[in-house]
Amino acid sequence: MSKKTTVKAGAKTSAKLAPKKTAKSAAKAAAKPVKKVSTSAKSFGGLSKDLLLEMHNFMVKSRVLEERLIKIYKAGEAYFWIGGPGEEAFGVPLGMLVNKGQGLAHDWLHLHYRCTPTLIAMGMPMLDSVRLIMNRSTDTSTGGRNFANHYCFPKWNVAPVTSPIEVQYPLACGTAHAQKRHGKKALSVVTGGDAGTAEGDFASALILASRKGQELPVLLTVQNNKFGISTPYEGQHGETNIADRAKAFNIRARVINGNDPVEAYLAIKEEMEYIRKTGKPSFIEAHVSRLYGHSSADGANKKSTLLDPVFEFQDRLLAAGLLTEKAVAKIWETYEAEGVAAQEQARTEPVPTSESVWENIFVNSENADWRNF
Ligand SMILES: Cc1ncc(C[n+]2csc(CCOP(=O)(O)OP(=O)(O)O)c2C)c(N)n1
Repeated sequence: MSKKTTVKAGAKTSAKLAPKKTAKSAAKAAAKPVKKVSTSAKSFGGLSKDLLLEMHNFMVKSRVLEERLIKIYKAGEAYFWIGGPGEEAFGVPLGMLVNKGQGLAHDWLHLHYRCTPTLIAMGMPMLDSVRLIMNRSTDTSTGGRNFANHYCFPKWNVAPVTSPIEVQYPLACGTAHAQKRHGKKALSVVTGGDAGTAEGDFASALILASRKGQELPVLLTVQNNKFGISTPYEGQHGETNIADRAKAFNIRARVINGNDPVEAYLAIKEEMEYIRKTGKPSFIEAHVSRLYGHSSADGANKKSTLLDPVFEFQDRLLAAGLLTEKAVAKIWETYEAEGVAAQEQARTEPVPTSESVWENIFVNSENADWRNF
């Protein structure tokens, strides 16, 4: 992992909602002079300026949204928060590289509850996320009936995010199997945490993905933030790297600094190309920061000792002259305003009715009503 930084967040967490003030102070904080870091063209891996700025833009948008969600929770307007601040440098490139669409000719995504950066990069409006955390019936993912960041977007092959951890891994092998038969070079992507790799579902996925002659086009990823709720990574793993377990199944595997969006972009691109070309699986273990702790259950406060990938990347772009402080301030301010507007709109919208509990389940099947079991 690269060096730690203590650069402060642009949009600070606050329990109080003061839309105009918040937008202004976020912009002011973001415009503060930043510590210059040494950089060179090499440190951007040959990526174009436009691409780098787009990545930065999505990373900021995702961070502002997550900090908005935390404020909504702390203001008592939501019951629970869990999400992905600190995982932007991996999640954003992933979302940008996906072959987005519906059906087997497009990529399938089996994400976990820290996937906001990926969906922001795919084009999710902030309002979709705010409606979900505020449990509004207008939430298109779940009709206001699931936790924060538990999305579902059929139009983009985004399978429902589940609360039981790691079940998404074998499911990803299922869609990859269907894609392989379809033969259109689409792949399935799965994300999940390090602690969850102790689950049998993870081990099953390694087997399913790698059977000789039946290998699957699946990108297996683990976001290693070194914690499972309150259990530290150290002491829980006999293996040196989680990626080493994939190697035992002859799955091509690598460990990357998931806090560097350039490294992440290049690695994901390369592995996706390999999968599309060979039809075989690949594995990426990305080291990331769990910047606001596990969830609202442990306070959802920013950990100043951890590397902040958004600010580190922003500093690099500023130091290289690819961004100006004025432009940075404008970006933070714009997204802060979008987040506040989304919250204000969601407040005016209804919550689900008791009758709607029977909607979106196995309608008209024997499983539709548990009272008939
Ligand atoms: C099957 C299952 N077991 C336990 C839990 C409780 N639980 C929720 S999140 C979590 C920690 C997961 O840690 P990790 O996989 O490292 O992902 P992170 O949250 O750190 O991103 C646990 C144990 C659960 N949701 N599902």
